[in-house]
Amino acid sequence: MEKKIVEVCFTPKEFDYFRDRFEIIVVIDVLRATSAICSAFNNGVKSVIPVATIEQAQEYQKQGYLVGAERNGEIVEGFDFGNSPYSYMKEELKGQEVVLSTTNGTRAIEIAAQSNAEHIVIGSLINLKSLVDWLIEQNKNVVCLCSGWKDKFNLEDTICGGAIADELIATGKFTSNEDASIAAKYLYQSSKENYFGFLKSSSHRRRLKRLNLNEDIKYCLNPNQTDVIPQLENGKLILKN
Ligand code: 3SL
Repeated sequence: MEKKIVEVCFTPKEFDYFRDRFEIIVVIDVLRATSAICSAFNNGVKSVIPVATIEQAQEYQKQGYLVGAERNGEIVEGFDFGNSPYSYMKEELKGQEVVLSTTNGTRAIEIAAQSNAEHIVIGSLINLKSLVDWLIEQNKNVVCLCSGWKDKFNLEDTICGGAIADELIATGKFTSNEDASIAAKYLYQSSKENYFGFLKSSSHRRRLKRLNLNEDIKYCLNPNQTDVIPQLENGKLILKN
């Protein structure tokens, strides 16, 4: 049987090379957007509406939605919360619909939504195992879209994409063709015993540390805390089953 393909796209800027060749897109923003989204669903949030711009977020706010907005790691003034996974663990969010706009993650989701993929799903280290199991079950071509930082490469998203590629290829049912995916796998293999230490001098870890967000980093780098697999449907992230 012909093997399915799994690739890792390092940045949204390179996504045109991958667009429309894959049935499944996994959007990854380990620090912190996709981890925060998984944390929200793990806490029982009903849906998350990802929006790329602050103007869109403000529109929803005017309509009375709960809205989180982050830029450059900080909460945007005037919004209910930012991008910390801990903000989405609050009791009052259970069963709610939440709108979220972040520097890179929600923009990557928007870029993915412009493709004709069958499924757009949210990936992070915190839902890694359940996501990998689901991808194996689907048996379709997969591209991991790393959100990066303002169109630049970052280590943490690449490592997560590499983990997904490594696990899928290990089944014998998937292969990858791109050097980017091979590099991502090697980064994962070199870091998997200690993500926190490996990422010590990474740019975003330093950025978040300067903002006193070390607890967020530890949470986001602690794998397999939830089995949620948020999927984009009609502009909203939901849990399908
Ligand atoms: O870029 C994003 O989407 C965010 O995850 C960045 S931050 O971790 O909130 O700084």
